[in-house]
Amino acid sequence: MRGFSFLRILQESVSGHRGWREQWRSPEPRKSYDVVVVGGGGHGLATAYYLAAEHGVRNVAVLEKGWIGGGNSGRNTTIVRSNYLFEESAALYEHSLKLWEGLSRKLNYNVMFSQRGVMALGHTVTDVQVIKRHVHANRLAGIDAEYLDPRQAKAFCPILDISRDARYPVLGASLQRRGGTARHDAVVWGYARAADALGVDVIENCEVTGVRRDARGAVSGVETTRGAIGTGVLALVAAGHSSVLAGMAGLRLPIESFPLQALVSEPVKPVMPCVVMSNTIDAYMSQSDKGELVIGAGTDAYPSYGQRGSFQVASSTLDSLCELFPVLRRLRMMRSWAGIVDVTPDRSPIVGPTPTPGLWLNCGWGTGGFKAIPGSGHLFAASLAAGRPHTLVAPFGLDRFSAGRLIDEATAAAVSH
Ligand code: FAD
Ligand code: PYC
Repeated sequence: MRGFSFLRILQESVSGHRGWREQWRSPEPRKSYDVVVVGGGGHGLATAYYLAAEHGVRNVAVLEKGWIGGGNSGRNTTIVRSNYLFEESAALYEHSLKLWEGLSRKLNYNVMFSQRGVMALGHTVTDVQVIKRHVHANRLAGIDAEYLDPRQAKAFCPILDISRDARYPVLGASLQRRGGTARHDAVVWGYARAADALGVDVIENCEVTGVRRDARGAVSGVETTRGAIGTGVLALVAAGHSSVLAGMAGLRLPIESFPLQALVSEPVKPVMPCVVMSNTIDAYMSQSDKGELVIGAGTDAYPSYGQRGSFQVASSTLDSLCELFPVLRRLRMMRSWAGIVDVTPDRSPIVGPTPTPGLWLNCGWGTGGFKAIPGSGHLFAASLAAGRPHTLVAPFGLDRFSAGRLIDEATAAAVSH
């Protein structure tokens, strides 16, 4: 029996109200843009900013289903570096690193970029071989890279335990001195403010729920929770949700989405002068300006859209970090969270057009796209404005998966990247 209830009255009045709004709303978009960017993370906002700032394309909207920076761009451990193995990746990330070096000035917003050095540890003979291969490849590509023996590694990071009987003995390390960290929120806010000042519409609480196509099959707009919006070009920059969005346009992407988690300790006085990463133990650590130790764990073993990681992944990361840095043992952890990372088969991004006219992709940055934000936005904007991929992103097209031109960067980060 349906009894009298305030809740039912409320539900009916809300649905009645919605019905009235839907009749009133025109099915045709009331607003049209030259470019609609889906995703108000760092990559989407940087794309919009450079479109407006460098290409005069200002009739641009960035649609964000939640709040800007609420995705991975505001959830990561902020490691910035460019020491990737293959020439294509090294060139892309180095382009980004150079932009980081002038970003606060460019945006007139302090993104707190701190080039405190990124050190990657080797614990086995194989690790050391991989590290040395990276160092040599980077130096040949003109990227700063050094190989350190254990004592040099400890001199750079004094809290590191390099005793020979340690559970994870440090046999050697790579160091990129120009690498470091930045403040993730500030990067998002800086790009958003600068884009907004140039006339870009940054629209929060606006979830894209469908992609409109015209009779030719070309993209003509999107359905959103705030009504239909027209566009000439649709750029999907939605990280872990890119395959969901591409699916709305009938495109299946070679992407799997996994939770990747991070945690911070209670704040302490400065103990950690640099960033340390270890591929073998799937962990990385730095210290924020507030004094918290910022710790990243590995990806969960199974795909998911949950923005929280499994307890056992974080727990094993902490166990391992306590072996490397015994001073951590008495520290308490304060917060943990996760983001949804978009992982491709070769752990490299997808940037470029798709077979659907008007539909472009910028995704697949996986566990390593924070450092790429300025470079990705800069090059993607140039590509969109020219209607063809910029030479630095051309190798990262979707077609590489059918052509077999993979750029395998599986050893590029501590988290199986
Ligand atoms: P996001 O910031 O995720 O933005 C995409 C946005 O799209 C989201 O805000 C989302 O809400 C929105 N969206 C999704 N679906 C829709 C829809 N239907 N309609 C409208 N909007 C939608 N990288 C590094 O380089 N260094 C690191 O140290 C590092 N550490 C990491 C640690 C963790 C724990 C995580 C999770 C990631 C880490 N990364 C790191 C990776 C990096 O964070 C990401 O690659 C990068 O932030 C991706 O940026 P983005 O702008 O593409 O995505
Ligand atoms: O890309 O350097 C990186 C990274 C570290 C942790 C997650 N990503």
